[in-house]
Amino acid sequence: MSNLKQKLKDKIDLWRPRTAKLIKEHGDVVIDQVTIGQAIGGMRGLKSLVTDISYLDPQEGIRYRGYTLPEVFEKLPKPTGAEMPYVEGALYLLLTGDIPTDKEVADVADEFNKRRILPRYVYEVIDAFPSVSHPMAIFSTAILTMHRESFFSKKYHAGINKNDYWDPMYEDSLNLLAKLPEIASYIYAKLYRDGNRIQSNPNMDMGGNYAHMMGIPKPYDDVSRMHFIIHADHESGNVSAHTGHLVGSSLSDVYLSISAMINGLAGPLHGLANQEVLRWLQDLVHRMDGKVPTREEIKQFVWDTLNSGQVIPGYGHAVLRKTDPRYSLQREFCLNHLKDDLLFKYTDILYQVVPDILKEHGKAKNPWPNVDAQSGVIQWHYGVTEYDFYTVLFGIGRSIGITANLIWDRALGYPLERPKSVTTEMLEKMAMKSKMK
Ligand code: HAX
Repeated sequence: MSNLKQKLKDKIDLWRPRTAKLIKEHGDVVIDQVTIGQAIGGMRGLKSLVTDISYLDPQEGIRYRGYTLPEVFEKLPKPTGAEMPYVEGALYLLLTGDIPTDKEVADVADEFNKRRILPRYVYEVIDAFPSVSHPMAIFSTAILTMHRESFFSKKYHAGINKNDYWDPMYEDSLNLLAKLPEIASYIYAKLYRDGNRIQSNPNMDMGGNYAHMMGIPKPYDDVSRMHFIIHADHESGNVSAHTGHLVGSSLSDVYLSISAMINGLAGPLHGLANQEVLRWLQDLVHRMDGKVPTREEIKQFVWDTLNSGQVIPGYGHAVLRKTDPRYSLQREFCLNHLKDDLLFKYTDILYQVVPDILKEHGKAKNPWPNVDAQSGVIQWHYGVTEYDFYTVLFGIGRSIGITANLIWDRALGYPLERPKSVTTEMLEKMAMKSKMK
């Protein structure tokens, strides 16, 4: 058994009694109440999911296993000469709660390299898509196609003890994660490089290998490591994480669950916002004839967007109430590496003007930028200008957190998710009753 799997097994054995005790002895303790506003309004803020892998504080932002993102970036081991840590280390941390040693992270990188070869039919499925297809549709399908490889499904049909469910989920998860950079770079080559692809290099880490397959020199390897790590997890209620958990709760395997979560990520209010930010910025560049705009010109553009009934992409959040630390980390990278980039200049002026405009507009509860306001600008700078592709990269990162959650869901025996719905008439009666009290 690999070092990571053994450590995970030990952690699972220790954790199980905590969950079992909570259900058995304290199962009826009330943790939240549901209002009509929440039932109709997308369950905002309703405490009804459990994960120990990450926690999102509205003021502070995301913590992975108790560590803030700056701490994660400081503590995780880095490949020799790299500015950013191993993506494999982030998986180790999310799965076990421990910061891995250099040796432990090298073991995971080795595991990934052993599992990275894609079945031939996946290339054929990708090739069969019309070239006008959106990369997220191809990405989701490529993952779904590999459902036939699932160990979990095979073991389940052969008859496996519930206590052991997590083990084949772990195997499926590592098998899938190791293949995602290859799938993504192949989709990119097919859609935008006339099918010219670069073979993967088994001696490289995940981020380095992805940059190599994209044919983009340093520091794009660090861009990729940073991108995959910051997008890995954002607790359980966001659309992609929740979809992954929900689909997995019916004992669907990792391929079915991750394909489904990719579809949720592909919506413009969620992951696709990174593509929308670039589309919107390009409009502005066009309007400005490529010049750096004044604050007044940018303000006008932002108001025009709002007055036409559209949202400002990359701003606002359902939980956060401050600038997203994932935005700040990327901004710091830009200040170090692309200070003179035109789009970065636009983004920075937007950061100065949009929050005040959104406050004056008076609708958004959070006027601050989220992760998507900055990520596409970095991709564009390094030559990935086909912005339809950006959410695929978000999907690679997010798969790390969701597979970690799916493995723990199985380990702790989380059941089928099945909340109860009510009718509008029932809500009206409840509202009347409450008014008469
Ligand atoms: N621009 C304009 N209006 C906005 C806005 C924005 N950036 N953010 C929120 N609002 C509006 C909402 O549309 C809503 O309007 P209505 O009352 O007319 O429906 C109102 O403000 C209240 O919304 P909220 O409670 O502040 O925000 P929600 O929890 O409903 O939605 C969203 C959160 C992220 C979907 C929202 O802020 C948004 O649409 N932002 C732009 C798209 C975006 O950047 N999405 C990515 C978010 C991060 C993420 O998940 N990445 O994957």
